[in-house]
Amino acid sequence: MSSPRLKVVLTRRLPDAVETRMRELFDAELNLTDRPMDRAALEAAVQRADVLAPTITDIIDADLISKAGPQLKMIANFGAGVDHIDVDAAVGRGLIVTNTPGVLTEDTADLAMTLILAVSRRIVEGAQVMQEGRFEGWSPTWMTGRKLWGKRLGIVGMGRIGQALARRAKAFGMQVHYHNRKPVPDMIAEELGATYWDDLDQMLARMDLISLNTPATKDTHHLLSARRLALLRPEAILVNTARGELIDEAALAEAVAQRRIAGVGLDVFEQEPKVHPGLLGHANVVLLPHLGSATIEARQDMGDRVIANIQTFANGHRPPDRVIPAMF
Ligand code: 8YV
Repeated sequence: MSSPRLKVVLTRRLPDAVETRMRELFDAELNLTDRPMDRAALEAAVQRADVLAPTITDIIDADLISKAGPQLKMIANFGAGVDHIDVDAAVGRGLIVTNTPGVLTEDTADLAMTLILAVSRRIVEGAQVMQEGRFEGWSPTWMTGRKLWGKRLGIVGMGRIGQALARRAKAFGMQVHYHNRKPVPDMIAEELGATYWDDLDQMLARMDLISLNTPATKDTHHLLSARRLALLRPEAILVNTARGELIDEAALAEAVAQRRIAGVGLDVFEQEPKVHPGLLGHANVVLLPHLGSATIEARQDMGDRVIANIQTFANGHRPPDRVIPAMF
């Protein structure tokens, strides 16, 4: 007799093809309304699911995990970042946690580059001028931004996305610098012409642009604190496509108000979907609604990775994208 199909609870709507395949393979429970589950709904979900497939909008903390029924075996996250999941608590309870690395690398690097370009070349301001019919003709001194070619970009976190951004930056004629727990292998450093800084403070104080590409962990919370933001050069541009928690948003708003930073591009926020009010209404601050992996292809690939992880587990094998606590 074949064993019953795994009950997989999806907390949000996923691409149609992903949901359909999930229904073919598992006893998949879809969330057709796409309304994020509140706490009570999540508690009920972990009491009936064999596998929970959450997203960044679900807080899977130790308390929620302690309320899971004995049938829960796996948390198969739709997304690369797992800072919304207490991985220690989950693994401590014997659950398998997986994520979807790799498939959103290029898209997130594209978005970081988009923000770098948008802030440097005043793209949003320019587009607004056109939309509002305020273009009065070309002028030699009007709407001048900053050149990228020859500028120094400091990448904080040289993992997959950091390296993908470095490749783009190199193609734009920028000098790549980076801070990471350890240097990348020589071959990669040579390919990227990248300069390593073991001391983040030293790097921050010297760069024309800074991009954050490191996961949110207890060690990286407010990595860009008020003290570190004060190290930036007044001509510097700061871009964040990783996690809002990496920056002390109130301190950043103050730096913007005091014109201690030339420009800011943010795709992620400390209290999403809220944005610190001090960051709104500035021409030199470009804000996007967490679009890093928002391409049709990446979201499909993310869903396929979730399915592959669950299916591998269902077949009695070790899922390819297992998250182990020491990883983050
Ligand atoms: C995802 C992300 O869209 O994968 C990540 O870590 O930040 C996003 O781009 C989101 O996490 C989906 O859960």
